[in-house]
Amino acid sequence: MSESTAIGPLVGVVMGSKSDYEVMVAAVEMLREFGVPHEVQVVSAHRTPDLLFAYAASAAGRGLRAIVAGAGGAAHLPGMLAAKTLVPVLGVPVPATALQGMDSLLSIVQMPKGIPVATFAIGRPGAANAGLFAVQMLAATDAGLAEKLTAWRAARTAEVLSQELPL
Ligand code: RP5
Repeated sequence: MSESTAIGPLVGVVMGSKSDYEVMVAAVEMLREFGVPHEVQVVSAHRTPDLLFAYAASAAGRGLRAIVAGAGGAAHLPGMLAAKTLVPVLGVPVPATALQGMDSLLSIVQMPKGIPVATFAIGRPGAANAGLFAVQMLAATDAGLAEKLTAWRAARTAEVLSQELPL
């Protein structure tokens, strides 16, 4: 699935299962909010390894500048994608098992030296931050996006400053 594709997608959001979407939608929402062209797809490291390789192999050529990859359990998807492309991979641990995301966090963050995966917090906050981080990466060469980010942060600051406690 591709969105805002007047120019091709700049960010790929992939996940190991449809069941991960309730977490990964937080990344998608962030990309939507900033109007970043993106695509969303299920790619499973252990159930569709050939698709994973094809996705990674085509990522740079198709213009992707970042891949947000979320998976639960023994989460190989971000690391295996990173092993097959130079497009930066932002990994999101999804709480999907009895270990509540600690398994996927350690799988993703403990990449051996040489193949980096940027690793985010477990669950929706991590997915949102991964989306936001992808926006910030693109903003390095897109002044309009940088302006939107500055305004977005100012709005977060204003939200906190306007908070009142029920004393
Ligand atoms: C992982 O196994 C997926 O990323 C998902 O988090 C988990 C469960 O997948 P389903 O059984 O819901 O397809 O590969």
